[in-house]
Order: sequence, then structure tokens, then C-alpha cells
Amino acid sequence: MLALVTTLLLAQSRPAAGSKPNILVIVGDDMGYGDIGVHGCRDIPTPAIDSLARNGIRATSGYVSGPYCSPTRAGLMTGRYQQRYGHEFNPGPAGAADPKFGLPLTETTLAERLKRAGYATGMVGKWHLGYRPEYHPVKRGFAEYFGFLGGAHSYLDARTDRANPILRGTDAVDEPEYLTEAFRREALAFIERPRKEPWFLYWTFNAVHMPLQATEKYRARFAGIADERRRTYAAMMSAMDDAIGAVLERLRALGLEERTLIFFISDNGGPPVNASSNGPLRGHKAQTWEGGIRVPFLVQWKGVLPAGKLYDPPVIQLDILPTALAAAGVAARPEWKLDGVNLLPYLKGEKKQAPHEALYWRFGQQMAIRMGDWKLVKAPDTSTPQLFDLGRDLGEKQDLAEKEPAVARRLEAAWKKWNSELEEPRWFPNEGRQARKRR
Ligand SMILES: [Ca+2]
Repeated sequence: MLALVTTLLLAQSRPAAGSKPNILVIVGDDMGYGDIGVHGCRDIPTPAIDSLARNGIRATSGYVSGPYCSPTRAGLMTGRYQQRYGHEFNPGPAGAADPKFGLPLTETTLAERLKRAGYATGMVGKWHLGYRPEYHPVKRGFAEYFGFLGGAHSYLDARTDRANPILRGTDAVDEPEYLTEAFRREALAFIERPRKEPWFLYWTFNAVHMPLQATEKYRARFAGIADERRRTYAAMMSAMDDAIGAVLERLRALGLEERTLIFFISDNGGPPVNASSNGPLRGHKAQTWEGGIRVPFLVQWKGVLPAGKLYDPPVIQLDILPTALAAAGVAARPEWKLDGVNLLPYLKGEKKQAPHEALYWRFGQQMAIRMGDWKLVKAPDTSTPQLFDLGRDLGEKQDLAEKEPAVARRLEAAWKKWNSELEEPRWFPNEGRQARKRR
């Protein structure tokens, strides 16, 4: 009965036809490119994530603008290459971070822009864009927040992480549930809340980032996986997929499916340490090989975008902001200097050309640029930039730099021009250095 009453109340609070859609941005953490069903994963069923591809668009060349957590979240929140404002690296753990660390206050977030457009804004999950009060999500456009500010968190015992507590708003709270299930509970509560205005939910799991921790409920599903680390990773993926499935089901039950634009990405590629698999891609997290920067990239908006469509031209998480704003009826202004583009006309098939002439990466001494099928890349294990034809060589095995010097020069010149527009990093990757030593 209570459920019926709740549903009726919600039905009354639904926005009228033609009004702005809700926007749901879901981010997984350190997921392997090969670890979802639609990318060929065999040992971990991901029916909910796969359903986003079946009911929407799977961008086969979906990228993030860095191979690491905090930088790509900065790019997502601003629609701008994070290296333009010095946000090139992770900050190190909460207790030891550079005091300057935080998404620069000169930048405007997606949440701020949508709030101004009349949206109810909420965030559930990992922030990783600043620890100090002025950088807190509630100061960056989110009216509601539940999650933690750091780069990683215990899933099983919130109290073990005193420097990085679970917060509701700005208050530390005790969280007894498995953290992925807590994030599920909070996301459901957010979308179910009766309200007149459209909503924006930024839902960022720390799954499947280290530490490898899962409850028996999920581990029991993978008794057939002999490798203990892979088994726990699978359990963590499964818990996240269940949570996404619960939210998708609730949106359907509330009649909001056609009124909600949904994105799903991972913030970077999988690292070896969590037993993830990047499938056919070379390299991993912290590298500008495809395995560090090419991620699952799914977009669903039932009734507006095609269902079950593959979209092959390169897109990037910087596109989420302008796409969401366009859906909300907000025209991006030139003075915002966005790097991302509104993908809606491309995904609908109205615009046939590629959304980007080129995509660029800089991560310390590493670089990459993708233009069409060509990619020029300098990763940690190369001394000079190498050239690959990703259309024929997705695994970046055959360096064509000597065979195609003119192409290599053209890409290098374009990258240098972009690089000349960037700031020096405002802090350095202590955490990254330690993580690389551990591997
Ligand atoms: Ca990450």
C-alpha cells in the first residue's frame, strides 16, 4: 500500500511532456575494458550495464581524457581538458595530498550549470576533486551529497577510513552496509524523491577500485572462478551491476525511462592489481596505451536516441557536459571554452562527420593523439612516439612511425599545438608513483 501511495505521489510529481529530461551519469572506477558482457566478457555477467547498450548506444571508441581517477573526473565535470587548468595528476591519499589539490575554483561544474538551469542536483559516491571545504561537492553545484572525498575507500568497514569518512552532506556518518549497496540505496532514494523539477544525479561507484572486498552474497555467484582476486573482482562488478539494474528498473517503474538521459563510463582502464581485463587493448591504468584511456562508453535515452546502435567515431567523457546541457536546453557559450561537443545530433545520425578532429592526452612524460584511425602515442615503455593504425591494429602492436613519417609528423605537430595551450601541473602524482612501485 505504502509503495502504491509513493508511486502515485511520484506520478503526480513527474514533469510534463516536452520538459527537460533527468540526467544520470554513472561512473565505474578502474574497470577493465573487457569486463562487460557487450565487450565479450565471459566470466562476469553484467546484464544491467549491457542493457544500456541494448537500449541505447555503445560508443566503440569511447575515451577518457586521462588514464587516472581524479583527472578524468575533472574533465567530466568541466567538459574541458583538465590539463588546461593544471589538473593533470592524482593528489595522493587524503592525509598526504598536496594542499593545493582540488578542482580549481575558476572552473564551472556540470552540476553548477544544471542547477542554474533549474535542476535538482545530487551526487552519490566517490568525489576525488578536492578535500578542503571549498572543493566539497555541496560547494560545486550539488545540492545533496552522499559519499567520500578520497580516491578509494574500504567497502566493508567505513570506520577503518578515518581520514576519509563517509559523508552525508558535510557530516561524517557511520555506514554499516557494503559500500556498493549503500550507494545503491542512496541513488534509489534520490530518484524516488517527489519533486517538480528535473534532476541530475552523478553516481560514482568506487567499485571496482582497490581494495578487493566483497560480501559472500556476491562472492557465492563466482564459486567457479579459481583465482581469488578475479573472483572478488567479479563479485564487486556484480554488486555494481545489480545496483545499476535496480535503478534502471525503478526508472522504468516510475515511467521515467524516456525522460532520463543516462551515461555510463569507467573513469580509466583497469590496472593489473585488481585482476581486471582490458580485453584486446594494450596496457592499463596510468598509461596512454588504449588500455588506460579507452573505456566502456554507453548512452541511453529511450525514445530519443536509437537503441542497440554502435557508434564508432571517437568520443570522450568531455562530451558528457555539453551533451547533458543540450538535452537540458542550455546552449553552450564560446567563452566557456569547452573541449567536449554535444553528441546528440551525432548519436541520432543527424550529423555524419566525426564529432572531433582529434583527441589529445598528456600525462607527465606520456602523450597520445588520435586522429581518425591514427594514434601517435608515447607510453612509459617507449622512448619515442609510436604510430598505430587503430582501425587495423586495435592492440597497438605494429609501430608504423618509420613507414608513415608524414602521418607521424602531422599528428605530432597537432599534439604540440594543443600542448602549448596547457598549464603546468598544479600538483604531482605521489600516489601514482607509489602505485607503480607496488606493481
Ligand atoms: Ca579510477
